[in-house]
Amino acid sequence: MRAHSRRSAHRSVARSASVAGLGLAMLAACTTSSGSAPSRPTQATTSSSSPRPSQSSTRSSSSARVASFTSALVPLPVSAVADPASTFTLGPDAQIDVHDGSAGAQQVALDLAQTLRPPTGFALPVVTGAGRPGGIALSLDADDHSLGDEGYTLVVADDGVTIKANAAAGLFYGAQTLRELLGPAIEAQGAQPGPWLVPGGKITDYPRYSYRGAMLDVARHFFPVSTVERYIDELSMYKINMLHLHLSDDQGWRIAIDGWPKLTTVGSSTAVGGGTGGFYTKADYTEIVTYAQAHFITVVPEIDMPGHVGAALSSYASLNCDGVAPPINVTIDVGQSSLCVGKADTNTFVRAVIGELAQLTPGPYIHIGGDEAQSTSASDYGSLIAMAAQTVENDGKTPMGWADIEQAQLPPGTVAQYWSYQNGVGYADDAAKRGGKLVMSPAEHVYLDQKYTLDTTLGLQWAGIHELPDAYDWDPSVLVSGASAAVIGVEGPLWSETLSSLADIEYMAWPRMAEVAEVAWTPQASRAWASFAPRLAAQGPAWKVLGVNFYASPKVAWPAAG
Ligand code: TNX
Repeated sequence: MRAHSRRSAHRSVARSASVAGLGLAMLAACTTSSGSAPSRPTQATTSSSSPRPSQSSTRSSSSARVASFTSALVPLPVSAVADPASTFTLGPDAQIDVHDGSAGAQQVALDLAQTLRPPTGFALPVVTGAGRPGGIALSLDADDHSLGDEGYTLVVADDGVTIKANAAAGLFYGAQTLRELLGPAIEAQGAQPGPWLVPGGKITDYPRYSYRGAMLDVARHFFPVSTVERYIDELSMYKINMLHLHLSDDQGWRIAIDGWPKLTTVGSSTAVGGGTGGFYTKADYTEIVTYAQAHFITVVPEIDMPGHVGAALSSYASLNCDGVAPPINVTIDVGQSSLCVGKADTNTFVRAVIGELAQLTPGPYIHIGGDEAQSTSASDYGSLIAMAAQTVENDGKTPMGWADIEQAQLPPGTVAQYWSYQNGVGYADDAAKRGGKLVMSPAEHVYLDQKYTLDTTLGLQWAGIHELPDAYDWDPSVLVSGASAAVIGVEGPLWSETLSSLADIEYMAWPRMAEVAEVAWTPQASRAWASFAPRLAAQGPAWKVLGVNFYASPKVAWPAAG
């Protein structure tokens, strides 16, 4: 057990590392399937194969790349049956066939084509048709209810690859699996020699949980749209489908709200340590939401209240009980700010902010924070959170908050985010009893802002030192006994007190976010560190090609460079 004492930590110097662009293309908006699918049974039938023998001299030079069927797959699929007698070779005449020509399938096909074209140098036209030999066929006629909206089947035979799903999200996840099967060179921006071999076999796959999230704190330090989009690229490769944006805190307010211009002119002006501020215009936010949708990721916006509101209090004197706007507190101390509960201006403010966010956000959730409100009395806390949650409900969204919100009266479907601090288990228990849902973010496992080792320059350590496999070795369904049916998923929060660049984000997120992704996707019975570690190691070369600034943990036998 680790001590859960929240302490201040010194701000570290921002790392600087150059990063290359990712291969995913930005796409037009499309509908995501998120949130509501029931979790799946946890029967695992995954089997791995031995490396298949090479068939020709061309292939023998790269037979190492045709390793066992699942050796590079994160998250591990529900079922994978290798066919060592088959290998598909993606050749220059290959095309990507979209069986029914639907817009969603078409979009996934175009995205896949844009990933595969630069490294292969092949034209890879996207055509409507039944699947020509030698190509990749995508179809939405899986006709298999057990796959749900996010599952897929992927069959690799000598003469082609076929991905089938019930919905476009499933095709997208099948395409991510295909990328991993093709190997790290497929992530390159420039032409590579090939050959492009895919080991034969059949995968049947669907997620354990419908909520597979990452949180990014854009309040302590602000990150531009391009950084968020890059993180979306990386997350979507691992079948993450929710991005929670922590949009406000003591040190900064990060989203423009009509009628409250000082939130950005004043509240966005700085960051932790007095660093550079920033905020998203409504167009910026919509761009992020649209980009996320194109990667089958739903944005969950958070406005934290009644605590963690210093930037708003500094922007508007009327939100303070004494009518005086304090200067922005750029330290990382927690618990010193509170909205003035009961004041008419406070209610107007909360309703305006939630209303505008609900308008801008196509996803089902609006997150109202609710953590660490040490400067708010218990009764004020209860009434403010109840009012905010009801406002979210009235605006047609599902309220979500840190599990502390269970101290208030909540609409029945409200989602509580467990972070295991203080009375976390009690709150999670309360959430389950009222018929609510739970997203599990236990700080001692998945707080990605915590240091890897005592020597890690970035990060805090109040929830412990999180080397690998801390984020992997846990089961979301057993942390709160009796609440397992309420758990809809898992989220890896990345707080940014000490992080101020994309390189910082990547360093703390990877490889731990890949651990979180497998916790959220793969049946518990199929998960074991001994199986995961070599598959995680296989991500290293892909991250190097992509320029991802990951932490090369000594717990993993990363392949030698070259
Ligand atoms: C706790 S977890 C917080 C955040 C901090 C984080 C740092 C939670 C709901 N609140 O305000 O940024 O710890 O690890």
